Amino acid sequence: MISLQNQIILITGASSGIGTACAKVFAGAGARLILAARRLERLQELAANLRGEFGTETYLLQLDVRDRLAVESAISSLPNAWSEIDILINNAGLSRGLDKLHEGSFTDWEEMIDTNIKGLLYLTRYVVPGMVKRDRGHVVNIGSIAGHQTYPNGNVYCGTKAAVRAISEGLKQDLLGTPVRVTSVDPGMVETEFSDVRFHGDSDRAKKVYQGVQPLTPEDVADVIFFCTTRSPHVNINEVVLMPVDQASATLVNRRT
Ligand code: NDP
Ligand code: 8X3
Repeated sequence: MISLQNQIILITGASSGIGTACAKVFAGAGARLILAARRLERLQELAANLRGEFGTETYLLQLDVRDRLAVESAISSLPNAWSEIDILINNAGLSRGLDKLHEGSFTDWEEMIDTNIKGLLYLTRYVVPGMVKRDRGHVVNIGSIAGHQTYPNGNVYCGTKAAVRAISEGLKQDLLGTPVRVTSVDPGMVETEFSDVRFHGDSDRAKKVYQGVQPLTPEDVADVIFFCTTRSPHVNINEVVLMPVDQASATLVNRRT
């Protein structure tokens, strides 16, 4: 296992769910964290907690990953002490709606495509050249079971996660000959704010998604990401699919009630 002490880790979507859990697990390992999201107050609160608990140094980026120029400016204006990113965790993402494709909302589609695909690409494009130059680095993309199996009404969200899977594979191929690693971590059901966001704040509907099931926790996913990033430098874990014991596929879920 390699040490992450003082390594610089950029986590997008650090204000909630899997991103916040990653911040905690990497802080516990002595890493220095660049935390990015739109909700700055959430990042400030997280940073204060990490400083209190682990003495973690953080650098906060209030960033909308859909805004290419903002991503470019955020990365190019990092202070020297923060500019040599060792690990990029492309986690920011969302689903919007659960509608038949022919009845879907253009706004929902664009938000998912712009965040899950284009945002991930922008971060990758601006961060990876530095990794190549320094001969070190690791990109972890958060995909989904939805990138492996399309489910009814999941159409565009599933399409974005299938794109993440293809992009991870392509990046791995394009980085062949460099020591930079690429991993796609693809979870099934994880209880976070994901379903609240999908259903535009309808929390009763969101809660039903997890009813009678023991879903993954964000910490379960962070644990797997931590494992992938701490293997010996010659080992690349390409893809991990993880799901709750109560889930067998994107649509096959064992509900106890
Ligand atoms: P949450 O809704 O809890 O967290 C999503 C995070 O993404 C938030 O921190 C949010 O921050 C950030 N985000 C969303 N849009 C943007 C944006 N435009 N710019 C910057 N940050 C953004 O959900 P999860 O933790 O579950 O989701 C994390 C990732 O995991 C996503 O890519 C999701 O698709 C994936 N995933 C989730 C699963 C699940 O069942 N929960 C299963 C499989 C994959 P803010 O709003 O502050 O900007
Ligand atoms: C999130 C999991 O099954 O709701 O990617 O698409 S699912």
